[in-house]
Amino acid sequence: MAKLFLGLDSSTQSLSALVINLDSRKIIYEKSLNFDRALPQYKTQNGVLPNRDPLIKHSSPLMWAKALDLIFVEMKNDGVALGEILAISGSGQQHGSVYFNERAETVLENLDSKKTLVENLRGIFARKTSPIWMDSSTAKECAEIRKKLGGIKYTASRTGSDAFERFTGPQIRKFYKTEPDAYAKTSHITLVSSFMASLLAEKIAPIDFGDGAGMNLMDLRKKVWDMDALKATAPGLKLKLPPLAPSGQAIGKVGNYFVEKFGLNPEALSTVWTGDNPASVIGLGLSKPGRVAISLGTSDTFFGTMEKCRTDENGEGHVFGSPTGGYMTLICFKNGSFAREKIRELYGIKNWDEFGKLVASTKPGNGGGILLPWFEPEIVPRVNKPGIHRFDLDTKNAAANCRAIFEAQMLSMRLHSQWMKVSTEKIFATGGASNNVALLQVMADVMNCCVERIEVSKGAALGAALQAAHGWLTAAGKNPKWKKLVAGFTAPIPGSEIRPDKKTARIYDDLIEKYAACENEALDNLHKTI
Ligand code: XUL
Repeated sequence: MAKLFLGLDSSTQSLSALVINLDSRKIIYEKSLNFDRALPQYKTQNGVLPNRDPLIKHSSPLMWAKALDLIFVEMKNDGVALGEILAISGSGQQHGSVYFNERAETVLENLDSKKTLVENLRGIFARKTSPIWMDSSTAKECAEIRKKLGGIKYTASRTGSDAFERFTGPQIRKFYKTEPDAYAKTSHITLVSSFMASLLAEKIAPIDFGDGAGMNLMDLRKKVWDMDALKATAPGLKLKLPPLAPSGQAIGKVGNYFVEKFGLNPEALSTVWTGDNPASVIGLGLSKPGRVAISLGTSDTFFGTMEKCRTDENGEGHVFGSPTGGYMTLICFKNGSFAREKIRELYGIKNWDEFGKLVASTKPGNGGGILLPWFEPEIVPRVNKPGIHRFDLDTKNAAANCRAIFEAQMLSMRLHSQWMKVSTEKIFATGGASNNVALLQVMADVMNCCVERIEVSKGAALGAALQAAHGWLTAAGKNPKWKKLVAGFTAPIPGSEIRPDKKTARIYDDLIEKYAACENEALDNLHKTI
C-alpha cells in the first residue's frame, strides 16, 4: 500500500486538498474549491459575508463544513485512493473563530453519514457567523486587553503579539460584550483550523501552538492558556477553550462519517491542524532559521523560523509556535497586491509585464523619491486613516511611482523586521507578484539577499500533508526529522535565483534612513489629524 497523506487548507477564499505519496515523494493530487463559485448560496464575496460596516468581516462556518463534504466528493470522483490515506492534517486561515453551543459535542460524536455535514451541524452554533482575520472592528477591545495586560511590550512578550483587532481574544471580548447571552450559551470556541479538525475527528479538536498564538490568549513560552489574558478577555473563558497540543499530533481515528460516506480507511489518523502561515513554514521548507519567505499576496507577509523566542517590543510583528518546533515570526502588511493594483489602475498600466518594464526602466533608489502606499488601513506600521504620501516624487511620473510603491513595500519589510535579529541567508518569494522578475530584483537589492521563487499556491496544503505524515510517523513510534521529511517536496523553481547587486544594495542602505524618516513624519501628521 502506498503511503498517502492528505493535507487540507481552509483559507479565506477556498478549501484546497493536496495528497502526497511519501514513498515516491510526489504530490499526486491537488484540488481547490472556491467558496464564492462553488457555494453561491452562502453569498460570500471573496469568502466574506457582505456587511454594511466595512470593519466587520465574517464568514459562515456552515459554508466551510459544506466545502469539506464537497472536496471529498471531488476527490472520490477524481479517483483518489481515499482508502489508502494514512493520516489527514490541515491548516486554516488564522484568527477566525467558531462558537459552539452545548449540543455540539454530542452531535459531533454522532455524525450521520446519510445526511450532509450541514444537515448534521444545524443548531449547534452559539453564533451563526464567524469573525475572520480581515475583521478590524475590535480596536476598543484591543485597548482594554492591552491595558489590563500592562501595555504593548508586555502583551507582546507574553502572548507573542500585541493585541490586534483580528486576533481571537479581542474578537471573543467583543462577542461577550455585545452578545452576553449568546456568549453564555457558548460551550466551546474553536479556530477555523480546529473547527475543521473537529469535523474530521468527530470530537472537539485541540488548538495547536501555531494558531493558538494568534489569539492573544496563549502564554507563548509555556504553551499553556495564559490565565491573565483569559481574565482580561472574558469571564469563564477557560472552560470554553479546547486544550492546546502540537500540530500534527494524532487526535484519533478519522470519523465514521468520512469512512462510511467516502471510503476512508477506518484506521486513518485524524491529526491536529494549524494556521495557514505555520503550515507554510513546513510547505516552503523554512524549518532552518535564516531562510525566510516573502509572500506577495492579498496582503504581503514576511515570515520565517527562530530558535529562541524573541518578541517585538513595538508590537508590530507576531511570534507563533512553529509546527517544526521552536518559533516562527510573521509580519503582515495589509497593503500588498491591493496597493500595487491601485497604482497600476491609477496610471492605466495594462498588465504586470508592463508594470515590471516600467520598474526596470527607472533607477534603483528612484532619486530619493518615496511613496507610502497606505490605500487601506495598514497593520505595519499601524495606520488607521488610509492615504498615500509622496516625498520628492512626481505624481505624474508613472514609472517612478511603480518603482516607488514596490521599493516602499520592501523597505518597510526590511525596517519592520529588524527586531527579529535573524540574519537572512535566503529569501523564498511566493505569491502572485513573485513571477515578476523586475520586482524580485528590487526585493533582492533592498534586502541584500539571494531570492528564489517557490510555488506557493499549495504551500499551506503541502505543509498540512507533510504535517499529517509527521504525525503518523510520530504515532508509529518513529522519530521523523523535518529536514528529511520535506526533502524533494519543497524545492524552489529551478533557475529562479536572483542575486542582489552589491552596489545597488548600498543605495538602499542609505535610502532606508530616509524611508524611516518619511514614515515617522507621515505617522506624526496622521496622529495630529485624528
Ligand atoms: C496572519 C493573518 C493572515 C491569515 C490569512 O496573521 O492574519 O495571513 O492567516 O489566511
